[in-house]
Amino acid sequence: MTRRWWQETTIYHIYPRSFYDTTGDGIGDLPGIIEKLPYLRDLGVGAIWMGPVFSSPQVDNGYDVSDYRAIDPLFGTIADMDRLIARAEELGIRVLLDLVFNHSSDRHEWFVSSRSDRDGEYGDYYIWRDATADGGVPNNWRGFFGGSVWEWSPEREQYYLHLFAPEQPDLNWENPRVRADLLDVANFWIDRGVAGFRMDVINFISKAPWLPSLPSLPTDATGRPGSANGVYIDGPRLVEFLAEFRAGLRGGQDVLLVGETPGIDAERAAEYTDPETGPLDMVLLFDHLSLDHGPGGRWDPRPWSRENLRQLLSCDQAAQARSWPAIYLSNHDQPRIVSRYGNDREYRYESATALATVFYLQRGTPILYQGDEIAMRNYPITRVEEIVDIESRNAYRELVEQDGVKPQEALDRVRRIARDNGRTPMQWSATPGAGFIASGEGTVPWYPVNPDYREWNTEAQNAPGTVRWYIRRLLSLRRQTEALLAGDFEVLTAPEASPLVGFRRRGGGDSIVVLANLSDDSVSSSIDPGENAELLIGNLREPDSLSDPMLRPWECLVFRE
Ligand code: TEU
Repeated sequence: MTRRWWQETTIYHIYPRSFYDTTGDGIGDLPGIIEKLPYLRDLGVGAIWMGPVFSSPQVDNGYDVSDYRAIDPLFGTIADMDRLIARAEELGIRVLLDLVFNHSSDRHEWFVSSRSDRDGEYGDYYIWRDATADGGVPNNWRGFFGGSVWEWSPEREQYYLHLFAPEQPDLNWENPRVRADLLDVANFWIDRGVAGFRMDVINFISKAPWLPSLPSLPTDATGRPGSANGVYIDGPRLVEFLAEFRAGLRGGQDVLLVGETPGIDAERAAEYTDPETGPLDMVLLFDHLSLDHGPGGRWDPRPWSRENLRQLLSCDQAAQARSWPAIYLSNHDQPRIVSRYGNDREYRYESATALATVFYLQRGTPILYQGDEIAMRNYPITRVEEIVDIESRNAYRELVEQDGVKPQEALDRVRRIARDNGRTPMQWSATPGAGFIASGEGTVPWYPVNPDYREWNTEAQNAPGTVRWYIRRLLSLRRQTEALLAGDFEVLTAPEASPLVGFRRRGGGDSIVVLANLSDDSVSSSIDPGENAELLIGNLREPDSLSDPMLRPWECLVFRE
């Protein structure tokens, strides 16, 4: 089978608000992205996915869109977007946008009209229901940002459904006109030159029409009580809606569709992305980011096990052997990976590079989140006021007010997982403010810069022995090695308690082993590379000592057998 463009490249995920501010208002912008394109080229990136930059009241940092065809003035203009796409193309970088199509903002003109006129043109664009006989909400669903998913509209005298904030009403995909309008939006951007899309919570768009209450079961993979699968996660018409969308896209099969799909497993993912019948090209799974969830879900963290990671790698890769996985370590909804699964104190370089090696060399397309190439770490949140994200603020409030957790403990639980951790300004240099704001004496960034920026920034991380240097080599190795690009994947087994995680990639007549010690202790490996083995990359190892079986803390190595 011929390879698709996205199988050979690395996608870099930009959180525009925190990337680079050229206007001096404390918020990153499109001209800032344009200016940094050469930096991304140098890193070896072939595509960027930008978080939403469309008009938005910013209740959920742009995931509440009020006009899908306009750029929010915070980020620039449509002319800036056109320039960005053109400049990126010159540098061989494709541009992916973030389509937030499960819901819009409550300020979108469709919703304003839907709310005021139930019989009008947009009356059926959202999911409206009457109150129950006793005036209650239509069902027991709980929203991702806390509380009921139902909000009463005094104007229309009905409830509307919102899986996220009340300012993010869910669109009614059952209505063919909604589907046609959303497709038009996607085609509008394709006509302007974008290469594809990341589709926000795309497996939530189809709801079982009778909207049944959920049984209260133990917490499921998404951290929600009761399983919503088949109800609003992976609902009855999902594949049909996506197939229709795909068929109507201009640009055909060359347009990349990456679905964000919380709460589904790799088997289901393989169906969505089946090369012949699947409507999507890749999906973003979440199980690897749930390894540290306790029985209470996200806000109940526990240590993670390497054995679980080995099992997960093997299941996920095997299930998707016919299709194509997206490989990522973190995003704007997660704490920083080096703080979470690595050791961001004694072994920051080692653990950041070892995790990158174990993930980005799997079969699939790496999606690197901004800042991970310089091992950015969690923000040292010490006060409730430093939690600004809507999800984390609500979680804190629910823990204290509803679950009776003491404020200090609630803060402790939330700050480790808070989305704010992954959203601090990018650290470009050692100058005050980390060079995030190009000009604008005295301007403060929208979220404080992590105080460690003097040492941890893109300029300092540009010499041998630094994270950025290593990641650049790692991505280049992947690009140039057939077995790593397209070879098959086999997990190497290890005793249950072992911190070693490894796998073999075979293809193009080549056999390559990736091995990492994901722990703070030295450990001996039973894998003998053999006499003819060749070291391709390692974060600590010298080529002539490949046969030494001891792996130092967080050491990783990749060798050709
Ligand atoms: O996130 C989807 C989602 O399920 C989130 O609840 C995410 O998993 C959560 O923060 C982790 O608990 C997407 C976007 O990535 C996120 O930024 C948006 O807030 C959300 O959709 C609503 O659009």
